[in-house]
This record gives sequence, structure tokens and C-alpha cells, in this order.
Amino acid sequence: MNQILHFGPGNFFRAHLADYTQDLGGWSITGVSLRSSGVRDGLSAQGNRYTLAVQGQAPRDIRIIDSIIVGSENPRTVLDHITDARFPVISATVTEKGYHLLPNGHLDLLDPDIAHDLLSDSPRTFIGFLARGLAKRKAPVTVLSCDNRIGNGNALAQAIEEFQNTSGLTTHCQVSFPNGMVDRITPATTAELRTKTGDAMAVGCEPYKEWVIEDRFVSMRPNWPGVQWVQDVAPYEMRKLRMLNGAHSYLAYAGSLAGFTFVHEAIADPDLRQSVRGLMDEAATTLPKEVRFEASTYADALLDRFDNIHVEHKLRQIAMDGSQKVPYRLIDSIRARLASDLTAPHLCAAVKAWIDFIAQETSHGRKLDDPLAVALAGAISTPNPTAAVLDLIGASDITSQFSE
Ligand code: CS2
Repeated sequence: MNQILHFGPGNFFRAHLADYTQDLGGWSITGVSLRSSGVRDGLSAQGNRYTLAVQGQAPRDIRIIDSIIVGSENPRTVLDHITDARFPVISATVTEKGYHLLPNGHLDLLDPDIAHDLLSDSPRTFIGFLARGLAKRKAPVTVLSCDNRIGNGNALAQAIEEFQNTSGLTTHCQVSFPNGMVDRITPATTAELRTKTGDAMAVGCEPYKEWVIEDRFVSMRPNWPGVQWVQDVAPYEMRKLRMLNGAHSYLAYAGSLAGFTFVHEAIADPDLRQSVRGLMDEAATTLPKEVRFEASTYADALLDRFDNIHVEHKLRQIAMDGSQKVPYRLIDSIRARLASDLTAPHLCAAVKAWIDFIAQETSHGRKLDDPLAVALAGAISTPNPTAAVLDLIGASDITSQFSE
């Protein structure tokens, strides 16, 4: 049996990489949770099997997980696994913030967890584990990021290099970090799904799934059925981040402000629907030509996916970590439009919705679910909140598009 070491065994991983890997056959997965023991305990109580409830299909019994290790309890074991040649592939779904990169693309050396990991051989972060583990590894390894960041593999390689440079470490083994685009709408599990499936660890998701990966493996490559192998993932990644995720973030903020709870409710509102389509059309003009010609069909398909009333996707789930998401999902498209002398009214309205959402949450005394929560709450109480918030995410250059 070939093995994958995966960081971040949450719902998205369990609906995407794990599903593809079960279809592949011959491979199994060891998961690493950095701190929380919930997934480890929940899965181990049921033989590491769980139900994947793909909407409209028969429930799938996923049984390719060998075990889950909790990093904070067993840092040594995690480091040993990273160095172990039996894992030719190390993959990750640690979310955008798990890379600890600043808006300028550099590793946040002042982040308390990164600062800790630079000095300790019992790391807390994914970056700390990987940088330290790779420094001891001998066998070639491919590290596969499955997070919604632009150039996710490059971003990870950058974080590892800066960590190692700062702490005097070097990777000696052959390693590659292919970029990849992952897609499957996967809401948080509801109590209703647990009851319906009789499985406390069940995960629900939409039928659609997509995975495009750069063909740059330096170790054994799992030939996952359905994966599209490409030389350059950028066009696919831009299309997905700017159209799907950009629209998602807009719906999350504007929809929450309008009092909706779920994506399917917000997209049924005629005004929001029109604005979402407008945002997708603006974003589409910024895409490389390989994907631009089919952007309109892609937008139609996205609206159908958002309409799916069976996928109960909460707007507040998408609203979290805005400071990490808004830059790739919205700001990059605004910049591209401005560079072509085009305005971006819908994209700017989406950024404004995020800022209004921060103002609303702050005025209700609710702490934002965002690594920059404190700084954002501070920015929103300044005389020029829009300028202050944009400055925090490194987007002062587009401030002139907004009037206070
Ligand atoms: C969503 C994504 O939570 C969010 O920010 O936009 O998780 C989205 O559902 C996935 O990228 C779809 O593949």
C-alpha cells in the first residue's frame, strides 16, 4: 500500500482528496491534525471510516484513512512521518491562514506560532513541521497544497524556504511543490446529517468535484481518476478563485448583511443574483485566454451550483478569514481591470460588503472569525475605515475606487 501524509483532515479533505484517493485504490492516508483531537477521536472510535454523503448519490463508505496523529500531542511522530520514505506524497488542506504569509508574500516571522517554531523542535504550525521535517528527509517527496490560495504550491515553497533560511536549516532531499486547483462545495456537518446517516463523522458535499494539478511530481504520483494534469494551473486557479470564490465571498458578506443564512437563499434574491453575475462577468475579463472563452458557461454552472438547496452552505462559514481570502478572490481582479482601464463596480461592491460586514460585526460587539480580527476591528473605528482596512491587507493602491 502506498501512503500519503495529509495535514488538515477536516471536512474539505474528507470530501475531496480522500474521495479521489478511495477511487484510486492502492493508496492510504495518514492524517495530521495540528492541535484539535476531535477528528482523531471521532474517526478512531469508528475504525477510521466515515460516510461521505454526496448529495443525490448513494452514501459512500470512505475507508482509506489509516490513522490520525495530533501534532500537539505527538510532535516527534509527525516529524518522523515527514522524513519517512514510505510517504512519497505530503498533502495539505490547512486553509489560507495556515501558510502564515503576509500580504507582501513573505513569511510572518512575528506571528507568535511561527516565532515559537523557529526556536523549537516541537513545532505548532504546519510550516514549522514541514520545514523541520524536510530538513531531515532523504527520499524525494512531492508536497501538494490543496488550499484556495493563488499559486498555492509556490506560496508553500516560499514559506518553507524563508522558515529554513531564518532558522539555519536546509532541505537536502529532492522536493517539488506543484500548484493545484481544488473544488468541491463542502459545508460544515449539521446535526441533521449526523442523524440521517447515523454517523457522527459524516461529511456532506455537492456532486460536483474538480482537481487540476501541475504535473511536477518528483516522487511516486498517485494517478487519481478524474484529475486533470497540466503544465500550468494558473488559468484554472484564477478562474475558480476569481469567479467561484469571489462570488462566494460577496454572497457571504452581502447576503449576511441582508439577513440570509445560506448560499442558496442569498442567490435566490434577484438583486444579489444580478450583482453576483455582474461580479463574475467582471472577473471573467481578467482571465487568461485559455479559460476566458468558456467563462460564461462556467458562470452559468456556478449559479446552478449555488442554487442547490440540498447543500446547506452557511454564509458565515464562507465569511470567516476575509483578510486571507479577499485579496485573491476580489482585489487581484480589481487590479487587473484597472490595469486595462476598466472599472470594477461589482467587484468593488463586494469589497465594500466585506468592510460593511466588519463594521456590523464590530458594532454588535461580535469578534470576527479572522486572524486579523483585532486589527480589523481597530481599522473599522478609524475616521477612514475603508482606507484603513485596505491598508491592512496590502491593498492601499485601490483605495481611490471607494469614496468614504
Ligand atoms: C468557500 C470555499 O468557505 C469558503 O471560503 O468559498 O470553501 C468553497 O466552497 C470551495 O472553495 C469550493 O471548492
